[in-house]
Amino acid sequence: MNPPVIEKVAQKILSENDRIAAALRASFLQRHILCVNLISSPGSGKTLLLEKTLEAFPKTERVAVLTGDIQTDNDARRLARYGFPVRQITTAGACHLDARMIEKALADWDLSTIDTLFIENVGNLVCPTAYDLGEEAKIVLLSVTEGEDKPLKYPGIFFKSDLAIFTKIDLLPFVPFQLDEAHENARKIHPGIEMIDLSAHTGQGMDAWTQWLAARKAKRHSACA
Ligand SMILES: Nc1nc2c(ncn2[C@@H]2O[C@H](COP(=O)(O)OP(=O)(O)O)[C@@H](O)[C@H]2O)c(=O)[nH]1
Ligand SMILES: [Mg+2]
Repeated sequence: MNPPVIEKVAQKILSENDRIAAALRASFLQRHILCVNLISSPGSGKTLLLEKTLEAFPKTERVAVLTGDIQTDNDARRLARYGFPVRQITTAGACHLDARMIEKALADWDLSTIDTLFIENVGNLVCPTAYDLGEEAKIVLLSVTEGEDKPLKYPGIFFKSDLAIFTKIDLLPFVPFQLDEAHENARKIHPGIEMIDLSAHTGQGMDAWTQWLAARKAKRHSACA
């Protein structure tokens, strides 16, 4: 295919994605569901953060998780241990989730039983950026082992995310990562971005994360009232 044809096909795929994402967003809004889309490189700590989040929730919490991976259902098995509905989406090679995959994964779930839907995207800082999944917010995670320059190298995802979570801060004594510089770089790309420094291992920053979720849920309810 020549470049203009490839461009046209790509646009068609994205506009189809946007149509489905808009329908998902309307459905989440109607049911007061807070849906967040977690995006990071492989290994930055998305699944462990979700595990600790689910572990801390009371069992009455109406929360569910969709977790995407190229292969394996390892993450779904890790997350299913906490007693909440979890479904793995295996993309068979695709480097991102798309709205149709979300629509399909939710098709036989009763959405009226869910207040918060976490989506763990495929580990990648580039491809998931372009795909709207109908989420209320994208959240980017960057671990302290990845380098403080990454917001500048991957500006798209920092620009589109409402929240940046700097993970694995328990490792700060062992790595030459300048947290202030990472914050500054994220702000250069997205001045209004909210930021949380967190260790899922020690629990530092988990309160700020659960408060962020609670505030977004409250905002959602007042917007729908
Ligand atoms: N030291 C440390 N390791 C972490 C932390 N969060 C995740 N990890 C480890 O990093 C690895 C990848 O974590 P995982 O949650 O699977 O990352 P994902 O690929 O983004 O879902 C695992 O070995 C985790 O135990 C953290 O806060 N501190
Ligand atoms: Mg994972």
